[in-house]
Amino acid sequence: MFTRILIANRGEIAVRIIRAARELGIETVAVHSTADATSRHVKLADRAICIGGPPAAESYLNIPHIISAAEVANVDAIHPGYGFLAENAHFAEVCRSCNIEFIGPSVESMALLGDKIKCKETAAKAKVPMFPGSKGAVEDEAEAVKVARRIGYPVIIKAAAGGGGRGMRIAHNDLGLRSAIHSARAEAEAAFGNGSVFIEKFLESARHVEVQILGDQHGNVVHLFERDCSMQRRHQKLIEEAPCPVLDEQTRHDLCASAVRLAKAAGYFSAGTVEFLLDKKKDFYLLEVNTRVQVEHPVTEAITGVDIVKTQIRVAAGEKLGFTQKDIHLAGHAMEVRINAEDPERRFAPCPGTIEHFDIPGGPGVRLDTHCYGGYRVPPNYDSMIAKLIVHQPTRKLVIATMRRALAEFTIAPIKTTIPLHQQLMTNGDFIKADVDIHFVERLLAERAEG
Ligand code: MV4
Repeated sequence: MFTRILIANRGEIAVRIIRAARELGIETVAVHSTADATSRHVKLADRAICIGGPPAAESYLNIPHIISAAEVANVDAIHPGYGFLAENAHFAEVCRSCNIEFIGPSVESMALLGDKIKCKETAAKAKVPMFPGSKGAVEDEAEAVKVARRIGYPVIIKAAAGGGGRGMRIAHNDLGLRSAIHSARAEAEAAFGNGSVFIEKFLESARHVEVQILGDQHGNVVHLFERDCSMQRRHQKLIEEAPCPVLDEQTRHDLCASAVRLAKAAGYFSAGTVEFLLDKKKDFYLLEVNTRVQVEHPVTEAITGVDIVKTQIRVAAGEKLGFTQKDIHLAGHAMEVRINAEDPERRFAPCPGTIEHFDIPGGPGVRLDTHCYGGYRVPPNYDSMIAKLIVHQPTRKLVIATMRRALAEFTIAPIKTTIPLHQQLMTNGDFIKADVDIHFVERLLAERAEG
């Protein structure tokens, strides 16, 4: 096992990783920007090293600075958390060349699954259900039009190197498709240095359901069931829950088995997530694979009792999973709400500043993951998520009751947060019935704005 690890991240996930390492008896080294000197991950770690200025490019994204800190502190491994360098195969390769273990999958499976065209080629071999679409990249307008006429409009154009909704276009006819191909390619080339694009049939309404997988370096892969992340706005998730409230046992089995087949075909180890869209007919289609620990991992920890971050660390050190699929049981229901320093009344404008009052909820079934405290100043330089409130109860109905109670206990002042929005959602009839799709929140906000 590792003696000492470096956490190449900030915020609540840095705190989460430090807690896992400490319980495993591993020393922790935090890195931070000058804007984060007072953050909780800096205080909780055994050692903290300032790696640069407030812009992420100078600190949390700066590979030479992070590797220097790792060398100075003599760590065995680096945990990248989520965001920043977590899905950067080049960073994982630099770690490997410096003899520092990257706490994540292999460089090869990151590169394979990070390219959505290569990911789909692997998924096809593993018989994972996919949208009808182009076989690989589309080279020109003529080929795009041919594919679209075959599968039928509407179609969606996606960048091979994209993800999380970046570089996507929807086309409803030949004319729109011809221009969408060019703008999608230009955007992808500028954003990712890879202009490859592909086409899929566009599904108008669906739920976002994703399967948590865990693998070790000995070929063992298990799933930890699924999460429903349909409650999102502009590709930012607001609420996640596990299990998906509308899945029947057969569909759940097929979905989770598909995710495990893809992970095995990709030689995957560590924690990963296979994303799908699920339609009303209970058909599901692969979207993409996230090769990192996700923000919403606690809901899966709640319903399975598996510590995903500790498992990532143990697996990176070469240990076997130590459990099989038969040992994983789904218990109860869990939900997470993301609390952001944003004003939902002002189109979610970021609201950085000092938190004077931070009165936190607790009690049965409540978990709070945060790096904040009374007197903490939220810097303006990073993602605005300041806390995750997670509730676990025997049923979804009880989860919602506990979530309402916990949200009412939570005071964050004077900065604006998304707590009032979550309080409204927890009383929304359609949400309570789980009658939502990926456009539900945006539709609701648009209706509210109209009047
Ligand atoms: C789609 C789709 C409909 N049809 N693909 C958006 C993010 C990226 N992961 C894939 N995305 C989508 N792909 C086909 N063939 C709709 C979306 C989509 C979406 C997916 C998940 C969660 C929220 C979303 C919001 C808008 C569009």
